Order: sequence, then C-alpha cells, then structure tokens
Amino acid sequence: MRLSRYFLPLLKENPKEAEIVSHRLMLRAGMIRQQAAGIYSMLPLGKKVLDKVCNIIREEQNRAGAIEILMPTVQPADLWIESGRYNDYGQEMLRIRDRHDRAMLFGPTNEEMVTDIFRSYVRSYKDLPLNLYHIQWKFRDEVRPRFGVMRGREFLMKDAYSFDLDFEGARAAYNRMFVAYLRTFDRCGLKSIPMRADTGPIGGDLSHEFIVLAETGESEVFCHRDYLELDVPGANVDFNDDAQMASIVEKWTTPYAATDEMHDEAEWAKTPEAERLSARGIEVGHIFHFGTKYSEPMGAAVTGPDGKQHNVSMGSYGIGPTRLIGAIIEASHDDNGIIWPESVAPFGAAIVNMKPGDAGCDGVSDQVYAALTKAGVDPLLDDTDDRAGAKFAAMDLIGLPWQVVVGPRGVGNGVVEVKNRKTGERQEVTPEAAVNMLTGRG
Ligand code: 5CA
Repeated sequence: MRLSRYFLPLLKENPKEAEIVSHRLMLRAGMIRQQAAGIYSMLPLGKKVLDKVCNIIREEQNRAGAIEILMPTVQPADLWIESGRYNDYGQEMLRIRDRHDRAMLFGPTNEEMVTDIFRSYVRSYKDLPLNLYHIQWKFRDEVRPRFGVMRGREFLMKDAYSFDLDFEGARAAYNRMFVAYLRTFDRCGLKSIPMRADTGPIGGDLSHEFIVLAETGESEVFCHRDYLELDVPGANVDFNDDAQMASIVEKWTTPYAATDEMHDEAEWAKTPEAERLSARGIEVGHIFHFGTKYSEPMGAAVTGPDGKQHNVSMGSYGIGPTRLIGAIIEASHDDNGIIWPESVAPFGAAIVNMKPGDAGCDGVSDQVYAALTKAGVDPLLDDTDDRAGAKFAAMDLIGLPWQVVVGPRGVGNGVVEVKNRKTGERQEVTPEAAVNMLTGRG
C-alpha cells in the first residue's frame, strides 16, 4: 500500500477523552472512530489488525475441532423467553420492536439461538461431540462503556458452543477450548493466565477467565508467579487426545489463580509470600461449562447409546477480538507509539521514502516495495512529502515491526537503513540485504 493513496487519519494531539494508553494510541494511529458512547467504526488500520486477530482465533478454533457458522445479530425475543433469560438480562439488553410489533433484541450472546439450531437437526449421540462457533458483533448496554474498544457497547465476540452427551464429554470439550485459548493468546503475543471465575448471567459451575496482566486492567487478580514461566502447548498438540488435554489443563490450573470475585484468602495463604502476584488484569477470554441450563428448558436432547433421551451437556467459550487489540497495545507500546507483535501487525514493514520525486530514492523505494510485496510481507510505502520528523513520528506511532528508510545520501552509497521498531536497532545495508532480513532469508 502507498501511504499517499491510503486512509490513515492520524491525530497530532492526545485525545482528552482517552484515559488509557491503548485507547489513546488507537485514536491517534487512526485505527478507530467513536460513533456514539461505546460504539466504534474500525478504520483501515484497525480493520487490518482485527482481521489478523480473528484469523488467529479462527485457526486455533478450527484446530481444536470447532466449526464456524454465522448467526445473526438480531434475535427474536421468543427464544429468550423459552430459556427464561429474557427478563433476567435486564437493561444490558437492547430490546427492539419490528414493524409487526414483534419483540426482537440485538444479541448480547447466542446460547439460545445456537441451542435452537442444535435441537432442530441433531438427534443422536453419534453426531457428538459438536462445537459450533461464530465471530459476530454483540451489543450490551454497559452501564459504563469506557477505555475505547476495551469495554464497548457494540463489540466483536468469538463465541463457541459445545454439545456433548454427558459431563465427561463436556469436560473434554472444555479442556480443548482451554488449550486453544492458551495457544490463541500466545500467538497474539500475549501472556494469558487462566483464572477461576464467576459465571454471572451465563450461568454454570465451572468457568475460567483468561487474563492478561496490565496495570490498566479492570479486574483485580491474584496468582502464583509460576504462571509467568509456564510453557504454552505447541502446534503439534493433539486435540483428539483427551488425556493430553486434561494434563495440560491440570498443569495450568494447579498453581493458585483467581479473580477477586472468586478469591479465597485461606487458599491464597498457602502460596509462599515471595511467589504471590497480586495485580490488575484484562479479561480477554471467558469459558463456561453450564451443563443442561439451556438444553433442558429448550428441549435439546439426543438419543444415547442406552436408547434413552438425554439433555445435552453444554459449554460456551468467548473471546473479545476488539478488546484483544486494546490488550495487545497495553502490553506492547512505548512513549512513541504502538509496537505490534509481527503476528498481528497491520503491515509487515514500513518503507520510508525521504525524498519522493528524487529518481534514486523513488527507484530504490519501488524496488524494495516490489520485492517485499512479492514475498508476502505487505509493506506500507510512505511516499508523501511530509517533513522527515513527521514521517518518523508517524511510523513509530503506527508501530510496524520494521522500517526501511530510503534517503538520498544512503542511496548514493548503495544502502538503506533498517530499523527494528521494538529494539530501536538500526543497520545500514544494501536494499537486497534489507529485503532478505525482512523476509527471513538473511
Ligand atoms: N456467552 C459467553 C461465552 S461465549 C459470554 O458471553 N461470555 S462473556 O460475557 O464473558 O464475554 C466473552 C468475551 O467477550 C469476554 O471475555 C471479553 O473478551 C469480551 N467482552 C465482553 N464484554 C465486552 C465489552 N463490553 N467490550 C468488549 N469486549 C467484551
């Protein structure tokens, strides 16, 4: 992409409504635009990051055996009356009337609708286990939307729903999602810690929140320091091996870890003082087992091997991709701006042409641009007439992992400067060597 043809509305001033660094940087870097309290448009740079995050989530859900669908945002109230949650959900639910005066709502979550899909088609235990997920916008009329995409009213959610014959099957499904979550957040460049959690309006008895430690997090959390060093399961982990899944979950749930709602002082006291970490954190994912809470009132049952009808045992598994972007920035930035982990960076590298119109600079910039594009690096070429200082500040702000600076003096000597955004390290190398460095060939 050429910056002169892109839409990157950077803000020079610090927006005063932004209380935390991720919100400030997302506004300044032209990633989001607030349209109403807690409701945002994703601008091109934000949309690119969101797509990368969603693709990581999707790959790990698929790897764990979940199957993607897409349910609508608007739901009939009838389903929620059937489950008994229509009144319970209170003012957080956005209730809508259609032209026939039918009660509808903008979905805050999809347990009811997915249970309806399940009961319409699945009859036998032989079709289990089943896990259906989608990535769709949700609306919750939060009392206090704040911190940008971190606590929005309209926000994106990946929500998966598992169906099993019995508790044992449901527990295995829960474990698969648990492991998929460890991998997903790790691939987004984050250290996440699963913590015992409260189930709130979703219900159920077994639940973990996945927390990213950050001073600006909304949750108060308590955990053992060992979590900071635990190994995340690799891509070769076998999701079909229930025993392997269970042993990973055991390893990741044995040291103490709980959010303030579930915190138990007596248990905590058993963790040696020097090993205790009490901190603040951001909830990026939340998984629940709730058994027959929805399948029973909604009649979602299958015939078991015993020939009898069994209400299916269910769980649901949420990740907030929009919130995740905020969490990644909270975890990775400096005074000059965002520092994207390579896996979610909106472009792989910046090429900064210091003197557009100069035949030498244009030639080398175009050559590097073409080579990086061909190698799949997806570079952003700054071909604007801005001052040098403004160009550097803009590229540091948007935080691409690499910057290739093409200036007249360097071009005269046959070199460009390559800067690593994270370490600040700079090297003068030939344009060919720069391309090799960025494509992992040199
Ligand atoms: N149905 C269940 C799991 S699918 C559920 O709704 N869980 S939840 O309420 O915990 O939300 C799942 C995830 O969505 C959270 O972990 C969080 O990452 C994200 N999320 C929840 N509320 C918001 C919000 N107001 N703004 C941004 N993200 C949110």
